[in-house]
Amino acid sequence: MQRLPIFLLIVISILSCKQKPAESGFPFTLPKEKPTRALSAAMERIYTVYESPQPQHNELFSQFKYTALKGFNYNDFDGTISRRDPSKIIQHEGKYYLWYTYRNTPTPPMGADICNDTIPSADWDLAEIWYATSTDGFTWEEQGVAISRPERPSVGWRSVSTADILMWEGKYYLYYQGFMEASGKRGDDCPVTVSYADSPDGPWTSYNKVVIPNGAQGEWDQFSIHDPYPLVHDGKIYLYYKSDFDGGDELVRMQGLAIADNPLGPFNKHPLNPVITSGHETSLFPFKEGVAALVYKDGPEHNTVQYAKDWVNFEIASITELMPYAAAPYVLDAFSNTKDGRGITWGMAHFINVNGNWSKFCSQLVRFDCDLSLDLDDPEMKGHRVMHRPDVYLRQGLSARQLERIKGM
Ligand code: AAL
Repeated sequence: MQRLPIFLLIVISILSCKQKPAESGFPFTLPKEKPTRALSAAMERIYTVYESPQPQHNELFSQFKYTALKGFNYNDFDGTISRRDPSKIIQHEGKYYLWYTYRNTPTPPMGADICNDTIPSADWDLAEIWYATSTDGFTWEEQGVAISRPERPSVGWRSVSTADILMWEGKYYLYYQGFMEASGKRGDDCPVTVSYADSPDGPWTSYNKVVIPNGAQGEWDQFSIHDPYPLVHDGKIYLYYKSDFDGGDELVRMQGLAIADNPLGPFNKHPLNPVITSGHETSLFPFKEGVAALVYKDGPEHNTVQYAKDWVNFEIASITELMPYAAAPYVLDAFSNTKDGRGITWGMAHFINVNGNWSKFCSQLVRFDCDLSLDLDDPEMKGHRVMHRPDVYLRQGLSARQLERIKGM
């Protein structure tokens, strides 16, 4: 092969080592769509994980605003009366309906070792399911007991708590925790049972059997089935629930799913359970073709709104803060078997240990508002951060032990 002239070799080597033009830096104007350039993992995420690179344009991001309710007496929060763990809200004949755990005992909760037939072990021990109605969601009229405790040994003889509502083929179903021993004896152990009625005002007929059973021995949900939360999807009842497991001070709280064709079961637990790895009480709502979840309090993914297009495999849709505990939204399309869930704008929640005094432990219901709705655009709900006043930070002070540790350094 004839050797190339030396000058030609020099030209070729200069051209071949000529760097590609360095790409310019990331643009000043944040691209609305994912740019074709190489991206860091974090930049990749804002275009692939979240609906929008900016929270204010993410339909599943919202702040939460709170309003005290009128119409409920708490004996000056002395611990003898508690209302907590509200149900989803429904509307019937122009009124909103709400069910909740109601405890009215001569003393505040005193723990599993001291409790007896009148002294509660926990805030939700020796409780009943009561209900209230409202025309505006701010002022409520307490109607009284919906589900009282049955006689021993029926399911829930010790306590009935943490109810949620299903409307199905013109009838009403209340699913709730049925305690067969005081909470805290071993753990917060209970199954779920159900009562049904032709009217949201009752009378309620008890199924008087376990409808969502505890898991088999050694399974994650063997001891507790908490926070039953039914929705209708694909012509079936999708009931989400929580279980506490792993135990001790390493307690893990995750969410499972059980599906049935009939409100009285049998409910089949999803083989991929647990389906949400964080959260505490279960709060979800149909959104577009999928389901969204408010995930707060516990776990590695707390303070997130999550979304599952298939109602099973949840992804983080947004990160937020000051989320409503035991959130129980008004979900217009909870039971309509929708494929176009519109989202939520308000609901009920609870504040636990209202007066911060563990010897007078009681909880109170509260209203929350948000913009997690395709039919609302409230910029005041879409700020990137909640502006906390200094006292909120200063109230999270160092403990005496921490101060000692730091001073000893
Ligand atoms: C609540 C719920 C369940 C638990 C207890 C009462 O926040 O998770 O109902 O059993 O706490």
